[in-house]
Amino acid sequence: MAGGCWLLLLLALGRAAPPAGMLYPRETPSRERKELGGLWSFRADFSPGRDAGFVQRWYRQPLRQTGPVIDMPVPASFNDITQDPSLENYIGWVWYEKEVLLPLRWLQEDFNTRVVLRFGSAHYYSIVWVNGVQVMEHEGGHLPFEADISSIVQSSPGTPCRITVALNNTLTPYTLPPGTIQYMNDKTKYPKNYFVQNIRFDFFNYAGIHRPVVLYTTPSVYIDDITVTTTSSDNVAMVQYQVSVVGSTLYSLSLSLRDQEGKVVATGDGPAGVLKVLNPNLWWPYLMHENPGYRYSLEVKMQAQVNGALLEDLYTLPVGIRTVHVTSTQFLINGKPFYFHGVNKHEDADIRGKGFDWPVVMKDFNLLRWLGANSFRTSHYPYAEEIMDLCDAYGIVVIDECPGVGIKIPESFGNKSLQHHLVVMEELIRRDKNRPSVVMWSVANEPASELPPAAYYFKTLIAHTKALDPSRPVTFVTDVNYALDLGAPYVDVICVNSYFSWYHDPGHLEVIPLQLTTQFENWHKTYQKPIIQSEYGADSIPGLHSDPPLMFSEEYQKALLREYHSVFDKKRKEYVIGELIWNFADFMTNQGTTRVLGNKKGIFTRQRQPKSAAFVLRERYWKIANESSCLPPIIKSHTLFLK
Ligand code: BDP
Repeated sequence: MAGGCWLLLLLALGRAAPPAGMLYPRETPSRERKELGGLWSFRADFSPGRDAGFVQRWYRQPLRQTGPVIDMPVPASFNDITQDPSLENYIGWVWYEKEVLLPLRWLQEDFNTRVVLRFGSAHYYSIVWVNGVQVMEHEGGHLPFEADISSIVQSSPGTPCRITVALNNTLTPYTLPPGTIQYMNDKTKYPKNYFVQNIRFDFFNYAGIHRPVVLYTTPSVYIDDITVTTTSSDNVAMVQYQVSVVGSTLYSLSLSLRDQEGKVVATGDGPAGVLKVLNPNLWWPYLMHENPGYRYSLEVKMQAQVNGALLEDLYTLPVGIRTVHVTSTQFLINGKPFYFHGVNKHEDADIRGKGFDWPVVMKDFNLLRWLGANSFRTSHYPYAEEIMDLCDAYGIVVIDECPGVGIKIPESFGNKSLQHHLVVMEELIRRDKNRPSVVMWSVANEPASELPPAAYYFKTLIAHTKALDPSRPVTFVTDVNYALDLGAPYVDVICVNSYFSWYHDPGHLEVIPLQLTTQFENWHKTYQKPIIQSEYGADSIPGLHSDPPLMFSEEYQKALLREYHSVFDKKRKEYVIGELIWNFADFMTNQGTTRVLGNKKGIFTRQRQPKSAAFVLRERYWKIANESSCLPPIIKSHTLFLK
């Protein structure tokens, strides 16, 4: 690779602060939506500098005219779609293109319709052109980005609109997650210009357009953002709202809050206010109430006069009324103690990689129901908005984690990284702030929080997160010793990962009770904060059996879980407020001597079939749900989940 100029190009690209709103693109009487999923044209830039696409300006004409293209499904990772190993492990710029015809009514040049192009996510760095004109750039692989493309598409009605995307999956010390490019210069060992992408996190760096791409419309004066927070006490709830409108300062706003029967329970007007709801139906987690996930509909109506015409924009936001509080020993939802019995997940499946896929999503939610899980952490990056919508609807409680994973080298704790991390938290909170399922933000997973710069880094990052959203607790997930961790003083809940008798004392299940008890006691004595065991687990190869249990057998995975559970059962009477298994399902990783076609710590296989450990966890989770629930025994009422 000549001088790594493609890497320099990536590093030099600027990054704009996020614009104000990022409402999910919903169809309403004033907004239309067109899905751009399906087959896109695709080419990976294999030129020595990976920069041919920019030198030859591939975005200026149809991609097929500048070289060969293949069909690539969207959404999907590109890595596992072909038989080409060089695409599987490709690093650098790839190009996507789609031509779309837009309805003529979107293209009237009366300037009253706004056409927006929106990507649910694309990994990692994106540059987007429409008809050869650059419309946006975005850094970060797991959050949405969009641009107003009205002026470009309205200037040539009737001709197809050509969307070109250049996407780069290279990770640097300053990206989130970070990575490094290593050039192998020993000519006796490696071919010329040989390099590898190093990462310090344990999942495959899948890349591509991973989530839905849509075009949607709004009127030219439009509701740009809505922020809702809720409080409740003594049969009265207060829904505080703020609405921002873009396009004019002369507008009126009216709001109605409807219950699930369609009855209006409160009304308001103006850009900010409080809606008072008597005898509210609270949003409850799954298995904590017979009607979990209750959401009202907040209908927001904006009217504006523009050049003599009345413009109206309507947007309906689902609103769950619930409160979250943390004490030194408890996590309270609506004033009641909540115990996280859940999982860590990945967005990961055969063939599609990290591409959004409804069948996989629904299968996963059905498995969560089967398991009796009430929560998950979005390890190790924000998940698709469609998944988050289902968590809101089903009452699955979420610890919403940003892509701060693999932050290990001192360079990744510098100001450049911190500034980017702050922006990522802004984007995440802007996207998920109104979600009742999100009860806590996680700003990182297993950073090297013992390094001196970590203290300032986490103090600043957590303060910024709390300033953006004072209504939710903030954490990060640590695997550093309690006495050395420099970020822990700033979190609300201690989230700790440990792999006793796996990475430490492998094969020695008998050390777990003592080591785990000591771990909990040290953390609680030091910080007097509640603790979640945010990861624990063991790899198992399905079908591999051994009694007495040996590592990698299904029996060992079960036995390890049971040892952990006996300590959890003692400590959850005190200050342990949750347990999240690592991992829900097996998932793909980089190749390595400790990985057999990926990480096998799933209690389900990558194809979502249960290993023996899944039954252990299922029995336990339903038992805990029945103990702590005020409901009549619900162990058989799995249908609660389905509405
Ligand atoms: C933890 C990481 C997680 C890994 C897991 C493992 O947080 O991402 O997959 O270890 O090694 O340290 O299985």
